[in-house]
Amino acid sequence: MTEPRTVLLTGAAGGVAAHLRARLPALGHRLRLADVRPLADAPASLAFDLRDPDAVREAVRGVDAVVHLGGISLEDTFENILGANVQGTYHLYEAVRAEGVRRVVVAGSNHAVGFTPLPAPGSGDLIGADAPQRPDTNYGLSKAFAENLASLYADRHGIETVTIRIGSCFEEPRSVRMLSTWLSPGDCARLVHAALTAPLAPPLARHTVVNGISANTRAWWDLSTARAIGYRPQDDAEEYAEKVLAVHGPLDPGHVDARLIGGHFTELEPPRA
Ligand code: 15L
Repeated sequence: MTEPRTVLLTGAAGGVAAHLRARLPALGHRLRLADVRPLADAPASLAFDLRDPDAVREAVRGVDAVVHLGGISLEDTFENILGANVQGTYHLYEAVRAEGVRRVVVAGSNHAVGFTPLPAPGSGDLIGADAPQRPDTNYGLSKAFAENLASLYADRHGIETVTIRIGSCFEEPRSVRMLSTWLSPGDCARLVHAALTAPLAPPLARHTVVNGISANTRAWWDLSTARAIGYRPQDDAEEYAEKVLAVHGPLDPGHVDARLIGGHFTELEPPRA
C-alpha cells in the first residue's frame, strides 16, 4: 500500500488525535473519526465502545487503513485497561482482518519499555526500537500486548502494522524529561504519515516498531527505524530547554526521570477499582 485514502482514526477526541486531525488531511488522508462519545465538532464522527466487536467491525468497513489511538492513555485499573485497551485492540485487529484492511498504525508508548535504563549521560548511546518490552504499568502492559497482537496478525494474516512507541506528544515539552521524549505535533503527523504510506517490504518487517520522538538534542532514543520508513523529524525540544529549566530546574541524576525511560510511571500505583 502506498497512498491510503480513507483512514479510520480511533480515539479521535484525544490530544494526539487533535494534532493529527489538523494535519493529516493536508498530507492526503481522508479521516473517518471515531471515539467512545460523539465529537461535538464533527457531526459525522462515529461513537462506539471498543469493547463492542460489531461496532468496531462496522467502523472499519471500507477504510484503507486505521490509526489506532483509542483506549485509555494513562495508568488505570487492570479491569478498565483490559476492556478498553486489550479487548478493544483485539477487536480492532479482528475487524481489520475480517474486512480486509491492510495497514494499521498503532499508538504504542514508551511505557511498553518503561523499565529500560537510560543510557549513561555523555555515553552517546541511544536505545533502539528493538529494545525488549519492559512495561511499567497496566497501561504499559496493554501497549506491550498491542505490539504482540500486531506481530501475530502480521505473521498469521499478513496485516501490516507500524507501532509507534510514542515518547511525549504535546504542544510543548512540559518537563525536563520531555526535553528527551518530546514528539512535536508536526513531527507526530509526519511520523504517522510515514507509517501509513511506507512500503513494509524487507528489510522492514510486516510489523515494524519505531520510536516516536522529535530530533531532540537530548534524545535517549535512536530514530533509525523511524527514518527507514521515511520519517524526517523537523523539531527539537531544545528550543524549549531554557523555558522548561527555568520552571523545573535541572534534574537530579538520581531522579527516576533521569534513570528509566518510563520516568514516574515506573512508580505509579494503579487507581483502586
Ligand atoms: C504516554 O504514553 C501517555 O499517554 C502520555 O500522557 C504521556 O504521559 C507520555 O506517555 C509520557 O511518557 O510522557
